[in-house]
Amino acid sequence: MSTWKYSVILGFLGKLNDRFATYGEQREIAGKFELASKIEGIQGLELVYPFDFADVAVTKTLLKQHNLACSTVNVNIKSEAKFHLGALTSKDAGIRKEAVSYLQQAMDLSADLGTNMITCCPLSDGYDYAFEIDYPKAWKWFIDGVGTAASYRADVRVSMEYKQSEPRHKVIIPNSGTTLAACLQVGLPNVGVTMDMGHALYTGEGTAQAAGLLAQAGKLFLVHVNDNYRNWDWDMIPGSVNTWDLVECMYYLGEIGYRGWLTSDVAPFRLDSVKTCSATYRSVVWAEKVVEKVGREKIREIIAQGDPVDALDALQAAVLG
Ligand SMILES: [Mn+2]
Repeated sequence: MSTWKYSVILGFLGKLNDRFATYGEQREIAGKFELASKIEGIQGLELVYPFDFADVAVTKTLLKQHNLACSTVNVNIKSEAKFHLGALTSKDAGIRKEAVSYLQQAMDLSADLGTNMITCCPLSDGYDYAFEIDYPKAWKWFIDGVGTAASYRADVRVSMEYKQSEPRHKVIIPNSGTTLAACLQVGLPNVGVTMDMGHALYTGEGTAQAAGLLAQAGKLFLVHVNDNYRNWDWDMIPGSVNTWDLVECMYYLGEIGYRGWLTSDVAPFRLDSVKTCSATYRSVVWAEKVVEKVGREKIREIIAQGDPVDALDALQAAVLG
C-alpha cells in the first residue's frame, strides 16, 4: 500500500486524442466511474471543470456510489475556443475575467466536494512566435488573475501546474522556479504549485529537486505522477523510463513530509486504461518499497557522505533482493 492517497484523472478513462488519432471509447461519466472503480489502489478522482460537472448532482452521486473522493478539481482554461489565444493572459479583459470566474466557480465546487483544492495548468497562456505578446504585461495579468481567484476564498487552495509547452509553444509558467516566483509574487498562502513529474522531466528538472524546492517554500500542493523520454510530455507509467528519478522523488516526498495526493496523469492511449492506471499505482508502491528496503536512514547517510556511487550500489542491491 502506498504512503500517499492515489487518484486518477477521470478524463483518461474515456476517448483520447493525440495529434493524429483517437483512442479508447467515448463513455458517459457513469461508464468512466465504473472503470475507475476497478483500478488498483484508487481512492480518489481528479475531476475536470467544467466537463465532469455537466450535472453536479450526478457527479456527486457517482463519487458516493463508488466510495471515491474528489482529490482535486482540475480547471480547464485551455480547451474551449475562447481561450485559445490565452485565458488568464488574454489580451481581451473579458476573457481574462471569464478565466478567473472559471477558477472561482471550481473553487466553490471543490469546497462543496470537501477537497478544498483546485489545480490549473494554464496551457493556452503563453506564445508561439517572437513579438507575439508583451511579456511583462502578460506576467502581470497572470499574477493578477491568480491573485484575484485565490482571494475569492481563503479556504480553498489554488495550485498552478507548470509545463514548458503544448499547445502553446512556450507556456507562461514553464518550470518550478518560475511558478514559485509567481506564487511568491501573488503572496497568498493558498496559492501553490502542482508538480507533474513528466513536466519537470521534460523541462530538464530533477523531480526530487523540484519537489524539494517547492516544499521548502511551503508550496508543493499536488503531485501528478507519470514519465517520459524528456523530449515530450508522453504521459507514460511512472518509473518506466526514469526509474531512479521516481525512486529518488518518492524518497524526498517522504523526507519533506508531503501529505497530498499522488494523481495519475498517465495517458493509456494504445493500452488498456484500467491495467495502465493499476500499473501506475504499483509502480509508485514499488519505488516506495525500494526506498524502504535500502532504508531512509541509510539513504540519509549516503547523501550526507556525498558519494553517489554508494547510492547506486545500495539501490541496485535492493532491487536484486
Ligand atoms: Mn499533469
